Amino acid sequence: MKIKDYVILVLYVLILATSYSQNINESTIDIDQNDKLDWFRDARFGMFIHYGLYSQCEGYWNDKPVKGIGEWIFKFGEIPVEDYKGLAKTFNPKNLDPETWVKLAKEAGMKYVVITSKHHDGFALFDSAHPFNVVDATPYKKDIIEQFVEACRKYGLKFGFYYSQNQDWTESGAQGNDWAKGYEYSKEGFQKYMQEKALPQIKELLTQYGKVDVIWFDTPYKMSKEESKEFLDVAKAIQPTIIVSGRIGNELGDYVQMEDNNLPKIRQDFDWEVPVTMNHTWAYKKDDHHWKSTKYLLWQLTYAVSMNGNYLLNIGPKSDGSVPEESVKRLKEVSKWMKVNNEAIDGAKPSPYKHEFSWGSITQQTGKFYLNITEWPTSNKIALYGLKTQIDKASLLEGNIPVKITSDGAFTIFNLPSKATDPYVSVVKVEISEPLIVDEILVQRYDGNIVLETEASINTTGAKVRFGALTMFGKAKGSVQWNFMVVYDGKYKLELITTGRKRMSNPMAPAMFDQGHLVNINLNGALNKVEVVKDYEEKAPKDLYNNFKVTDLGMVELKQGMNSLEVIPLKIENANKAGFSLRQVRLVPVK
Ligand code: FHN
Repeated sequence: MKIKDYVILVLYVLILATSYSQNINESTIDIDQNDKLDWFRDARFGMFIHYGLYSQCEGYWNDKPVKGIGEWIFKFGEIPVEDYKGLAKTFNPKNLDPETWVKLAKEAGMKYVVITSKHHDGFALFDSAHPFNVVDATPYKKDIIEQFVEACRKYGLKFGFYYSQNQDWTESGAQGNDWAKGYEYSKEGFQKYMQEKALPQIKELLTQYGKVDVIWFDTPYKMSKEESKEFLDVAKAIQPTIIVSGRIGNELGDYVQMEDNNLPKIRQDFDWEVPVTMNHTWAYKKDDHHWKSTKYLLWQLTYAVSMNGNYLLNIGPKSDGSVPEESVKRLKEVSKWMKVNNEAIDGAKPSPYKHEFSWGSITQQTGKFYLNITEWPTSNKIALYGLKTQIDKASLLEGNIPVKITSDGAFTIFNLPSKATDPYVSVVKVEISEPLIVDEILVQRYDGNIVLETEASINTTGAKVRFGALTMFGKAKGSVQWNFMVVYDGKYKLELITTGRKRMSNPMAPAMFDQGHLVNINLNGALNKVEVVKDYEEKAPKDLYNNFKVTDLGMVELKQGMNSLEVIPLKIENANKAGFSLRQVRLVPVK
């Protein structure tokens, strides 16, 4: 397409889009871009639904299991395009009732639901001019998105459409199909796909169903800023109040999306959401039995809110639309928990502390804050450093059991009963009359341990911190540094915690690991060159995918007050292609 024609087409799309917007949102032309996120900030908890042609496969192609996540079977199985498209002929979920999904979400205390309207496989769950869709290509013939929208409206839930704008494995020129001849990506091919399928389908989605709350784009890798912007302009012109997910790419979204299943280690002072699976797959896979426990899911929910995020928990319905019983069981347990504890989540604000605690997390509402306890401390005490606000009253939400408050000068101590009141997360409600003010510094924990998370480091001089780790495979580069408060003088064991490298297509397989790296440790100005080897291995708390490999670096002396520690990589080993991946530095008091 010539540039001139292209510009005309874009203008045409925008004009068309603007006229649609006037029909739909007459009263919302002057939208304050921040206000439109208000409901999203309060919502905190949503449901993600991965449903499509791939749900029929259950992880199998031609009776053979295919590795990796269920909705990627097309790609991981390198299935010929026409064969995959043939799945449409057998797609006929006669008893499908999207209301069952939405009802489950509502009962679990979720406030919004996002569904895959078109995943990377290119198949649309809605009526579309493009023929590869549920109405035209399947014996089912009904628009699933329409039924889903009706159900969300009936139950008063906000809703959003997931749309894979970049990858489309049935379209030549779009991203992602690198196994079928003739489908490879090209700049021109991508433009054709964008103008003839993706943008028209976005328009269909945003005009056919009235007001839409979220448009959830995904995997924008290699998209140019102009391309992302074109999607943004079309979406916003049609629906000015729509919230656009961060994965539109090029930092053009209204909020940030964390990597799948990846919760940050420190509070993030911007709007974010994390999509999370209940096992390892998004779409249904009959052999994936790695179900996370309800306790784990509720830890994630409370923790995400404490770090200022939204938690988008996935279900992968079976081919007939029914929800796997393992998911239903967990959602019902969440629902029971929410009946008692929802005030710690609904509309809650994040923790006043930036760093995480070993026992759980803190969330707050006006005049109250909540201690969401996942790991009941053996001492039956929870202690907060630098809490400046006077406490009026504290009690466990379950059973209204009072909690006595004492102080040891540095820490405010919550004296708990001897047993957890909830099998998952016990919540202490703390009432205050003044605003909640705390000292936000990185501080030694009440149990004496000092945990320096890589993600909580400062001055990352050219060092790349991703997935909670400082990772490098070849050349040593940059450093990570922490300033931290030591409360108790004394001797500490210094440990470096690294992890191996996982293949996400098979996360249960042991991680690849490299050792023998050389790093400099700068503790309060004193440099010490050390070798990073695995002295022992331990289970990583809350990390289902990685074990911690611990390097014991011997004893150091720390004085009460602010201290500083820096890790400077000097030489990286990469024989097993795992490189160096630093997660934490730990200082454990020596009794
Ligand atoms: O590739 C997809 C994947 O299938 C799934 O839809 C997730 C959900 O966040 N998004 C992509 C990977 O990040």
